[in-house]
Amino acid sequence: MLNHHTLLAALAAAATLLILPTGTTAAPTGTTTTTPPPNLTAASPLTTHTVVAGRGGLRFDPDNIVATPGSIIEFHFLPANHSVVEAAFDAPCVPKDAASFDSGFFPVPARADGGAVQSGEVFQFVVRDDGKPVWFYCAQGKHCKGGMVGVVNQDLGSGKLLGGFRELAGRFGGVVAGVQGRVVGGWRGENPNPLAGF
Ligand SMILES: *[C@@H]1O[C@H](CO)[C@@H](O)[C@H](O)[C@H]1NC(C)=O
Ligand SMILES: *[C@@H]1O[C@H](CO)[C@@H](O)[C@H](O)[C@H]1NC(C)=O
Ligand SMILES: [Cu+2]
Repeated sequence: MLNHHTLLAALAAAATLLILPTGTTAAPTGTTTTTPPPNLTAASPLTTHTVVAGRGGLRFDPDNIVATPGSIIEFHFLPANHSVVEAAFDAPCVPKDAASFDSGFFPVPARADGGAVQSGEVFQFVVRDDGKPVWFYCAQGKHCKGGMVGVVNQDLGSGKLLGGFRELAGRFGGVVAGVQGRVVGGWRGENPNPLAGF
């Protein structure tokens, strides 16, 4: 039970609360609405992996990608005129089949001042659900033979590894080709971040 002193103290405390500094507006009484902070954007289960063609010479960087099915592999192109085409492990430097992806060529002139530059467009393809490795190469001139190759999800247990693919490409004696020189099996579109990837 409240005794006399406690009651007085409580009244005094209540009184001080009523003395508001000038300029302070009393909070509206009655309804108190608490607006919860907006939820964080959920992490997308799909990832975009950026690969830069021509970074570090005649190379894709990175050239050994691990990606979950459904992920997007996005190629950015530095000078001079690269492409990316899907191959089979045993037959590098030529398209795997009619369904192989092919970015077409991305001619990118080097800047006169030597500054960094990349194509205003990118090429994307989606990693298939079958979990199989995806081997790829650049169909420009001697680039594939020169080792401009890469892989998504190489199978360590299969013995078919990127080093072996590059070696086979180096020994390739046929005519390097793309899929009829047009964009298939993916999308070519505006570069979302032309200043990144150097
Ligand atoms: C925010 O997250 C909570 C907890 O997961 C969920 O119950 C609520 O529906 C979400 N609100 C919106 C606007 O997504
Ligand atoms: C890019 O390379 C392809 C294939 O070699 C060639 O046909 C095309 O003319 C080249 N483009 C430019 C602008 O050099
Ligand atoms: Cu190339």
